[in-house]
Amino acid sequence: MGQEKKENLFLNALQGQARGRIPFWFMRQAGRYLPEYREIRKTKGGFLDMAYDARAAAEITVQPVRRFGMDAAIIFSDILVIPDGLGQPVRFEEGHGPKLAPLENLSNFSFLKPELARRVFDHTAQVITETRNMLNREGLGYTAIIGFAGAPWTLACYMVEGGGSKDFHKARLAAYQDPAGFTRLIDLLTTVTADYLIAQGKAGAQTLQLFDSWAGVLEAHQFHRWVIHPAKTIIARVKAQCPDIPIIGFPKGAGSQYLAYARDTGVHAVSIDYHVPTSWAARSLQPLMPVQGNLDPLALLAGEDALKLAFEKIVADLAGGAFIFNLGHGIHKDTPVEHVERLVQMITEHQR
Ligand code: 1CP
Repeated sequence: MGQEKKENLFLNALQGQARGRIPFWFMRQAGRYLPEYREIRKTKGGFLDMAYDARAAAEITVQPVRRFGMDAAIIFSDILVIPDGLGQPVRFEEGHGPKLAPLENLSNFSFLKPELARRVFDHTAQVITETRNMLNREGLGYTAIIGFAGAPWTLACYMVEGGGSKDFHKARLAAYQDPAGFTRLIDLLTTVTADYLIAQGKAGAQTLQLFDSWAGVLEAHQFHRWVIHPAKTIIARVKAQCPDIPIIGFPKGAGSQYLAYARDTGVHAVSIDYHVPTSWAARSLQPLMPVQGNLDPLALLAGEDALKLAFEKIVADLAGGAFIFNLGHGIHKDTPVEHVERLVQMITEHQR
């Protein structure tokens, strides 16, 4: 294991390598299923108090790596720090998810100030530095650091809706009713998101992931306009500034549009959600780029045979090519730690 770890198999897979142990990390790997996370959460006021405390955020980022030896550590933060930084304050209420004062009027959002978001950039840069130092100090220096941002469409969903929603009806309607206003909002978010990812790359993030969690609620043409087009702009700008940093795109729920997303945005790799048939991904996406995914978080929560069966299907289809094992969405908070241990054992023992 030692030798494999020195080279970082996750970064190698992003370069197209398909040999050796399968690299892995899990979306929401830092979080409520971990007792050590719940301990910190008790001593801090709330989610943002943890995320905006660089020491605490670095500690939470490293926690799952200490336990499970993931090949990558994703910085503990949230996609909604960007609206918060821009001047639309976000509250995280336990059990209710994020809440914002909804953006009612797309012809007037001059209160959103890109220059204000710079303090979020600086803060995340500090968390990246702290995380790198902590990993190195603890002999985990081979672990890659993943920086991330929410894609403009998904950020706009929360900003217009004022929180989570089943199908983001208000945001989708606003995009049809006031396309000019919506375009201005998406353009603003595109610029800030690109700048934010670049800041994370310059601070030491070795991979960047763009989360478009609500890509799947859009009609096909709207998908091109609000998902593919902004992603393409962001990725071109990030590549120009950080040419050596791979970018993973996660257009959750994109279905057959994953192909257009992979082909047209310039991403280096795609993360597939658990709806995507792995046999299709192996045939259609993996010849274009490395694929990451896609265990159903509920199969992990269930454990036992359900987990084993789901694991085996995924690796049978995808482990022959450049592949990063991950979940198809974030870990469920009730997941037993032993199930995660079991999964890590299956991944690390798999021979390909
Ligand atoms: O402890 C708590 O109560 C807070 C729960 C929590 C956590 C642990 C939230 C609130 N955010 C996070 C961390 C987080 N969020 C990370 C950290 C790194 C890791 O993966 O370990 C990341 C990458 C995110 C990204 C994020 N936040 C996304 C994109 C990925 C996804 O899950 O689709 C989205 C949509 C959010 C919004 C958000 N933040 C928090 C919640 C509960 C939600 C979802 C709200 C909804 O249901 O719409």
